[in-house]
Amino acid sequence: VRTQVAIIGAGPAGLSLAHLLAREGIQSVVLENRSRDYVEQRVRAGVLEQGTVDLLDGLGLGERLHREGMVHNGLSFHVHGRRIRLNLTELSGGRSIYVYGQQEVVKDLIAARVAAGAPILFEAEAVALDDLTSPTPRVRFLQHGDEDVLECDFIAGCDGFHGVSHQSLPAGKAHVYEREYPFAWLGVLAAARPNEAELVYARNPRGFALHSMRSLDITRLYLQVEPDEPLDNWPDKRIWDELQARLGTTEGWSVNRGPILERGITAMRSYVVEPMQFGRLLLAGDAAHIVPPTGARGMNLAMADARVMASALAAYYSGRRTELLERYSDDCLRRVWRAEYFSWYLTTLLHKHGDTDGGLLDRSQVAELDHLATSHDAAVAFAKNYVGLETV
Ligand code: FAS
Ligand code: PHB
Repeated sequence: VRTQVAIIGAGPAGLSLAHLLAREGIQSVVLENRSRDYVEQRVRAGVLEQGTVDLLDGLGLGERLHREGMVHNGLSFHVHGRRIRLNLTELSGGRSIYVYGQQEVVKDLIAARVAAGAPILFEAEAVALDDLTSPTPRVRFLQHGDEDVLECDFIAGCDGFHGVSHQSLPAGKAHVYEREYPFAWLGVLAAARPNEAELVYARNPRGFALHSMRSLDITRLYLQVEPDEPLDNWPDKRIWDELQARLGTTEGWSVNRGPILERGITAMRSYVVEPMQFGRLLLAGDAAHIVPPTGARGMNLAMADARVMASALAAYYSGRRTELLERYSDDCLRRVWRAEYFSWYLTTLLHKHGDTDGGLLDRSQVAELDHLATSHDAAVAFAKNYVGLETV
């Protein structure tokens, strides 16, 4: 099998890249080791930046997002009985965020690619990347027990943190920056009406909690838990009682309860591999960088990388110009490192970190949240980061 660009991974990065390349007349084949049903049911991110929405609109794939997604102009913090609301749209000069599940984005991208008759090979696991420094690199993959080879001009490694791509960077050619956080998130999807129309982040001595949503009937809620917490330690009643204890500290706010449809524990880590490319292999999304989900950056970063990669490949195929390819990693990393910092900042600000420092971090967190509530400049800077950096 031969194509121009072999894309490994049918997540937000790989799928948006496939559509962006097709718009430029560039052929690609997407290899995805899971089934279509699996990737379309996998519950993950929920917040889209304006730039991500613009990308989907530019591809003509934003119709359901605008019909079913929710536009948010603000968010709130609940801090020890105090509510701090930030008007993100006012503070950021008119930009909003959209709440629309990552699995819905994935469904829309897959449906459009299938409708166009473009190839996505599901249950096809890339097992090795060969000849990365030659003009004809190859991907060896397994599908239904048979090994096959996909020959191409470029490989787009969009296969996430556990994929084969970033592991294919030759030792000594890449530097990894990594931080594991001493906590994780227990996330639930519940058939319950959201308590209010916006996101609520709770900073509480018992630990972090977050109220988000997927529709007017489905809430998405998170609790900070121990990093190796067994899910069995959290029966429904304990989950709801703890969400109430952490979120419900303000103005009689009581979390709406309902059947839990999905639950899972997500590890928290920051991770960047530099450079995000080697020879004809270009990495995008979680294959190259991970942010703790507190800042809701992950999926947006993945699609921003795809946009940069598609422009670089279009310049190559339309005129054999290689300067955008050569600086692909640098162009992505400027945005990545800003998002890494913001996600670390918000994670550090809102989570309980134990008391090894005699409460110094605890008091600093409250002081910073008070600063966000009282300083217009600080709130503007926060809002511009949260809604997504327009240009980096
Ligand atoms: P993805 O991981 O989405 O996609 C990679 C794809 O490659 C997957 O479909 C995988 O099956 C496939 N693959 C892997 N190895 C392969 C191989 N060898 N061959 C072929 N295919 C292979 N971000 C937020 O902003 N907010 C959140 O709340 C949030 N929650 C998250 C919860 C969880 C459990 C996880 C894991 C991540 C969460 N994220 C969140 C981050 C998440 O949204 C990622 O940033 C986003 O999925 C990145 O998209 P991709 O880079 O496309 O990678
Ligand atoms: C979500 O809705 O899944 C979500 C929202 C905001 C975050 C993280 C996750 O910071």
